[in-house]
Amino acid sequence: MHHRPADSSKTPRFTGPRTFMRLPHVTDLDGVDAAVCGIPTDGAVSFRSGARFGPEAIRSASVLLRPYNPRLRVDIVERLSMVDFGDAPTVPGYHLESLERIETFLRPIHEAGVVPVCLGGDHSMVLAELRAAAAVHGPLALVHLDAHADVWDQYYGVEHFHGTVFKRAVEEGLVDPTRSVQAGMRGTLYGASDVDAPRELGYEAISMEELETLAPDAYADRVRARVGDRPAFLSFDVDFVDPAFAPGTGTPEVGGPTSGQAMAYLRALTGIDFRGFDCVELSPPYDPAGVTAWLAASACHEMLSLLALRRG
Ligand SMILES: [Mn+2]
Repeated sequence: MHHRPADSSKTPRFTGPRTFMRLPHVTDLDGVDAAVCGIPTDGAVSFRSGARFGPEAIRSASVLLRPYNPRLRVDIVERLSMVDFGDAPTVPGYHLESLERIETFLRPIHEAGVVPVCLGGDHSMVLAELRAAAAVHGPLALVHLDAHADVWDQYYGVEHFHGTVFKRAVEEGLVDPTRSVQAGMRGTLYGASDVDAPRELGYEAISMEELETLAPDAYADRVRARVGDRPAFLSFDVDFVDPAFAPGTGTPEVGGPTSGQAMAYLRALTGIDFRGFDCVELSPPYDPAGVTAWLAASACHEMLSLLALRRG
């Protein structure tokens, strides 16, 4: 069955249950191309919390999304059978237990050949996403847009935190850093050694200082050259975007791209074999005008557009 959203020219967008893009809430994966999943967790953040409410805010903002992406010239509703798969069963206060339950929730999606688009949730959850994806697809090429590299070793003497996930992912063999590219890193650091930490793990790292000299196509060419034909995973932290455009997040860093520039970097990533996507770190309590939620919903539409082009 080809699942599609409710038609907003027939019933108003503010009616009906709040699912992503007004998609049906379906858990039968037969014939499905993409499954949007909420991961409501924020137990592993180092500063401002609230990302547990991210999925519902992205869903509410996403009802304004329309099927056609005029920049990529693709109708995602026609090309993809999409569902809102619901939320992963997280456990507040028990982060390691949450990771296990999120992985168990996501793994059947990969096994069915369906591509999950996960709505965060703080970035710690990506470890569960990558565990589920790598169990089926093998080590993934990571395409990571973020103000932070998230490769610190530990926080408060604890190894599982939202700022440590991409070091853990290398240690667990979930990503192939030699095929992976991080971009957008900026802001103050604990020390000079933090600058080289991604490269020491094997990642290619494009700082914001360097990224702002690259046109989106030049950035995407570098990513494609690095990723090749590997199964890939795209992780988009809303704090990649400047806090003037994305204030609703836990650890903002000034000096990032505008929301329009960020969409252009995302949109340029055509032709990559993405097996999973996420949009993380949206914290609605710090997003009073809802602008960060619009950004997050729009980012998800660009991701689905990349998938639609690839599958088409
Ligand atoms: Mn970040």
